[in-house]
Amino acid sequence: MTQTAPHVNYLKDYQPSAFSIESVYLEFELSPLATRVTNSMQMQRQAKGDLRLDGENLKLISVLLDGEEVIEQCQIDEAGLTLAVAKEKFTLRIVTEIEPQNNTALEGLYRTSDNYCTQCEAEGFRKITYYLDRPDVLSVFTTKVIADKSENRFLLANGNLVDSGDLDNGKHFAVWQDPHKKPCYLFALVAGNLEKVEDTFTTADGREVKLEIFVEPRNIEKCEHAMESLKKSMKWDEERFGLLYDLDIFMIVAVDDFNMGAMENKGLNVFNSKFVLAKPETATDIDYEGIEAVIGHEYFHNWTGNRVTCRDWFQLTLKEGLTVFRDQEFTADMLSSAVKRIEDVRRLRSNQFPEDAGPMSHPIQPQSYIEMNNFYTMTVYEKGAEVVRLYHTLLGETGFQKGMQLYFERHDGQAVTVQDFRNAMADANGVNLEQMHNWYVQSGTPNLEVTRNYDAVTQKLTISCQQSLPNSDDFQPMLMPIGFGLLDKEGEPVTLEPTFESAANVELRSDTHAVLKLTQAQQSFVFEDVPADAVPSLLRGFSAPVKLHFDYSNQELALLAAKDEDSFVRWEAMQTLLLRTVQAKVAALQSCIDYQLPSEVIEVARSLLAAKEIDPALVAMTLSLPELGYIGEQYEVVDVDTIYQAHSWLEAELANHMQGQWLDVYHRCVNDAPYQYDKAQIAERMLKNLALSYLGVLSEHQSLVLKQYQAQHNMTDVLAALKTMLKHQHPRSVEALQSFYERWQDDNLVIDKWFTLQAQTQNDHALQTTQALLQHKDFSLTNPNRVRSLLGVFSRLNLVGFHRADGAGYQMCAEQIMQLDALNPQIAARLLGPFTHWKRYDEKRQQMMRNALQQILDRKGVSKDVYEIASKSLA
Ligand code: B3K
Ligand code: ZN
Repeated sequence: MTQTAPHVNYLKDYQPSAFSIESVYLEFELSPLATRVTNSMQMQRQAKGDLRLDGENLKLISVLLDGEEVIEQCQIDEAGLTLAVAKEKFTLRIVTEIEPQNNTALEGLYRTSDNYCTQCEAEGFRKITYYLDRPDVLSVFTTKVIADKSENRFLLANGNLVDSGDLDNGKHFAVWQDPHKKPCYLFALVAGNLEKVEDTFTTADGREVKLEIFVEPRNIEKCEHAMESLKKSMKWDEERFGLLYDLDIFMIVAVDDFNMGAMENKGLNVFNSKFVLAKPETATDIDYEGIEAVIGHEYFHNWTGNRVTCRDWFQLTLKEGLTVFRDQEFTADMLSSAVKRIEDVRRLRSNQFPEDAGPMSHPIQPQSYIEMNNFYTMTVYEKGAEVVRLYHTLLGETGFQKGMQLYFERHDGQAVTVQDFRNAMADANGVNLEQMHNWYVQSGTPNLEVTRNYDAVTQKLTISCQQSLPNSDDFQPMLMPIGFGLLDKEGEPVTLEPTFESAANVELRSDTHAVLKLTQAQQSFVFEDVPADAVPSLLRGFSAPVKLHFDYSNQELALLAAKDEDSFVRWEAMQTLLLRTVQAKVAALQSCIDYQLPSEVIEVARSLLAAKEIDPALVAMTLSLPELGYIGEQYEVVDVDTIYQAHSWLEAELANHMQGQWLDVYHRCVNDAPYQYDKAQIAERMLKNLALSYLGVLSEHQSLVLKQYQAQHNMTDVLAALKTMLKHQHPRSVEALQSFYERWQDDNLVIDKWFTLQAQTQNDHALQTTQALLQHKDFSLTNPNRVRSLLGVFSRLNLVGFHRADGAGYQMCAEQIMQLDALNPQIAARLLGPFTHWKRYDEKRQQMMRNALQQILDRKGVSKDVYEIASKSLA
């Protein structure tokens, strides 16, 4: 907690550590209010200077330097301990005491449902003991855990179990040894009365690995999907990347109180239970997919993150961007690469683009931070993954894998930088990738303006590209691969023939598909033998994370939506048509004029819905309306109420005009087979539930919606029905919500959904509903999932409620954030997100949002997490 401006860390100040830790032996005597931690480090001097160890909120008991008490010589302050040591090589043994029971920040060692659990990344280890808490200090860890046996059946830490046994006074112990050197952010300890499910995996080189998932006993029936996902991840990483697991055991623990999704601690991953527990009655398709993806992600970190780690936290995207790219590819290979790509683009645009355009905008390699936890962002993760994808697009799968291989050959067991990664990619392929640097150091979403010029006499088409960054005085052009094709006016693909001059920058991937390599701020690509009225298909596969501007006519968009060979472009064309329609309606509403739905929108929507050869999941995504947040992004000043009105209007128009077709599709997709998490069933449910959401607009289909709810077939269908009922004030919605609560009141994850459903429903009493839920006996500020379900959802998704004209939505959230900041700064800082975009609203709202931020910033004892975001937003 801080009153004065807190310390800022800069990348330019990086210095290697003056000491190394060759090995560390940790002993924990667990107790809720006084856990004793004994930490013996074999240390060695690397450079001149005093020994400075990080440590926060620790009660120091003793410090032995080679057996001699030196506590009196230590200088202690609120961030650590300094000791002048003359020796080159020595053992430092430090004893401290901590209070896991009172740790509501959920960082360091804390309690969750009567169990012990740790979270150390980014800088939580310093809340456990004094240490060199930085990712470039790698050490071999041995951990002894001692605890009451009746309350802690399992005692877990990283690595392999090497000893265990009973002690006096009802206690027992376990000793774990991790042979791999690691930074302390990958340390983990878990203890408690859990239950486990077990399985095994045989690696490609024939070793048998024990797999164990630990959960609270009541959840033991919900682990099957997680275990399957783990085995699939292990196999996929062997097959696609040639990477094998490296310990005898891999453990996953699911806990209810967790600040984020999961954590890749070596051999002992700790997970938010949301990303482990599932059965068809309680989890949706999205939950199932999330579990598979997050289990994959954490497992993949074993190589990209753990075996090769980051030199400093400014390199975070080295492990996160790369591991997100890997988990995206995993999901694509397990389900559908086209669907996955669109899902990821949607997420990027709705969440990362606004971040890039707001006051917290930072490059994927930030240059400074106050609180590192604030930089686990969509930019570092998702834009970082897009940048890794650029290497993949440029080098192809084979070239990319060669680069990965060289990366591991060079850096296994090291803490490295994004430059090291780029060098490996370049050297393995004998190419120069230095220009990629510009993606790492510039913030903001690039604009890509494309124009065409057709010469009917020579039949040459010139595609001119111009790239730029908003608000950048010193813009450095980036290396951008642009997926490209041409359609003739019937929608047939055109054979691509670049001119001799252009050929060097046009890489043909097939006769009709190319990658244009844009390296300059302005550059043209010329094609020959192009028929008149050919339509360019641009940025295929969303080949670069940019905003594309091109003056398509509605007819051209309709053609691309129906005919392009690239599913991303088809989706994008339809979304652009829908977006234009909403925008036109917004303009009409604002100037009180009439506006009719353009006929091509209906025509193309009808033909897409009728196209039986297209994957139903793609049809569903193509005909889903653009998200409100994304629509808002298109405006300098967001007129929340009008956008919502226009959005609802378009939904109703599509419902009305296509009623018969929606009904047909609905009935075609209804399937009584038992729930399965497979591509075909997921796609069918997606399309069916989209149809239901349109039909739900029309009062004559109320019984259909109710019937789906009452059938209680699986959570995907139940939730889709309930959401539609709430949105359109179905006469039975209150009763349904009540029955849902009664059935699931003992299942935290389902009750989170119950909170979310209500928090996201946009209507005149949205605020009152949310306020009432804050008083509900099941609401608690100490459980991050619950906070996200209610306050996170309300402020991010309930635009009408949060942005109420009287400011009451802002005020309620500000009050909750201030209370939360005293308990859990990380989560409080996350909740500030929607406030940071104040510049996008009208003056009155701007003032109210700024006032709320100021009030939060002025709170006595404001955390540095919240300080950083609130102050940067107001600056
Ligand atoms: N590495 C962790 C995130 C840690 C967040 C610290 N505030 C999970 C992940 O990205 O896999
Ligand atoms: Zn990660």
